[in-house]
Amino acid sequence: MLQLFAHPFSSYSWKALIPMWADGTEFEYRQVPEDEANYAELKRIWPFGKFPVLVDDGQVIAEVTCIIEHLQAHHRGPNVWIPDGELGRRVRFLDRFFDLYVQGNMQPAVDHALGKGYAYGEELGRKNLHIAYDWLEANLPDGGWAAGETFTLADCAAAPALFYADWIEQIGDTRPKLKAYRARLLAHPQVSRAVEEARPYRPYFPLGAPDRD
Ligand SMILES: N[C@@H](CCC(=O)N[C@@H](CS)C(=O)NCC(=O)O)C(=O)O
Repeated sequence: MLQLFAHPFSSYSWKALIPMWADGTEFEYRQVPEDEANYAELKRIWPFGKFPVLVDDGQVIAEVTCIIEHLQAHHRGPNVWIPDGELGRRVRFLDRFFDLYVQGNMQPAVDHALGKGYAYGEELGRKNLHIAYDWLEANLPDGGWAAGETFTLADCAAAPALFYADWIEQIGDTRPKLKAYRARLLAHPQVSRAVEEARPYRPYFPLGAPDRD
């Protein structure tokens, strides 16, 4: 049985859970960090202690994009998360964009609020978040998903990234395409499940979770 070390409020955990739920992949959910035994085991197998981490018959797979690639290669379900060819290259690029330019730029504000970061990092991150929003507004398709008609790895990355980033810097009404894409993501059944399962943990959000979502 596959094991996934994850947490319901963790954005990168959502990114793994969404495709696993969509594919109907069976796995044991090992919640961290609250469960001390699970957390000790996570740190033993992946000393950085970051999650999610997948364990497949003793093989440890970290980094959620790699987890999804592993699942697609070895536990394929009905969905294709990373298509072949040019479309696949676009999907991979957008996956990097949502992780690095959206999540990566919102994290400093969260870290600073938790007393772990510094003001300049937060300021720069907030500024870059608006650059990322503007880029997405100019480059996303008018409808459908990030790379076209099919919900892919790029959307698995986008859903938690845009869900939480909007809590830090609102996308606002000046970016109607991006705002509508976020709304479509939140209406997707597996994303909606992730939002609901995370709801009890909203007090964890150090900047105060808004009640609009
Ligand atoms: N680059 C990693 C990021 C994983 C990550 O930062 N996870 C966060 C939770 S969303 C975490 O483990 N935070 C706890 C920590 O850093 O100790 C990935 O793509 O999987």
